[in-house]
Amino acid sequence: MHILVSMPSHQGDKARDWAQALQHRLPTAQIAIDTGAPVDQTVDYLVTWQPRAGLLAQVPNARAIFTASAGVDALMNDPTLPHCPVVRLCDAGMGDQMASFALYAAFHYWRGFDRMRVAQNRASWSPDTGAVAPRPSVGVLGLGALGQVTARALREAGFPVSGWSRRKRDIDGVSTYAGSAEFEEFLAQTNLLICLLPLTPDTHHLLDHARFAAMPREAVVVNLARGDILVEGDLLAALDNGHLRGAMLDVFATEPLAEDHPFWAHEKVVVTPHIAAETLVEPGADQISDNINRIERGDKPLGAVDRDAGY
Ligand code: NDP
Ligand code: OXD
Repeated sequence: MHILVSMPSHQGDKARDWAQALQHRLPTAQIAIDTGAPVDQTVDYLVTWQPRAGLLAQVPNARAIFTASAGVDALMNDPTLPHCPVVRLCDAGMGDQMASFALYAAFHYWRGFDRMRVAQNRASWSPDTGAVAPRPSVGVLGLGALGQVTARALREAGFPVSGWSRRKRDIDGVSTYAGSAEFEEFLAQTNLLICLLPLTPDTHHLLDHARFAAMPREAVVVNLARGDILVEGDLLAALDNGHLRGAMLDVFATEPLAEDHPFWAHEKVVVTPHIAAETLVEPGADQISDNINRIERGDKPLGAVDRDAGY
């Protein structure tokens, strides 16, 4: 069995780490690291994150393609993607990281740290702690592997939580909404929006000026999923016209974020560099090797992407 591991060069030794972790779990597999040279042997399984241009066309006989990520948007638009299962990571240690980021955001705005930061920048003693304000109502967009863990963590921290997904989900203590018919109602009661949707043709630019306007005045947008789910210019306009109170953004239409992008210096925006949930090699390699063993014995892999839905 031949496995090819291909990671972007900016990830340093990540390809080697994945190859070692997989070799440990699949001792008889022949595992190669992509060097960028033409692939000259049959690849049974490709393990990748943001594959380099042209790579997918070189693995036409792959029995499965594994992404070292939860999101698969970097692969889905490639017309040379082989017709085999595309399998993503399900949580694999990312849920806890995502939930902690969302909790930080919820406490940040509930306790008014955004306003205190602005006051500090002006050397202004402004003891408006927000301590007596009720916790904001948090709406989680996307109730999948990461959205569900995040919604539960927020609920356990005492925040009123709702969630929106394509199909109706049932989560204890969380008000759930589904589909486009219930989207406006979901937005109208959300003070703090946490986006954990996949980027698909249906979610591309989903959050635009009309959706921001549908949220209550002084609402906050936290995007932890993919930059292109929102329209950056519309978000800036909604922040500047005072409708939105703030935004915490971990992902952007173009990454790395350009040095002159207005988000960097915007008083109402917190920027983090796509670190909300890092892919962890050990639990990731557990999932991928388990799935390879499943395929080898004729079972379906767990976490395969629905190609029609795009996630
Ligand atoms: P899942 O596939 O497990 O869950 C996706 C959720 O989104 C599901 O609840 C799904 O609905 C819902 N959804 C998808 N399309 C629509 C739609 N058109 N309308 C309404 N709901 C929709 O994904 P994960 O939870 O594993 O990951 C979510 C995303 O987080 C990833 O795709 C990735 O982009 C991002 N991510 C970002 C990271 C970071 O560091 N910033 C790290 C890891 C992931 P249903 O339940 O009905 O299927
Ligand atoms: C992912 C990511 O999708 O890291 O896993 O963004």
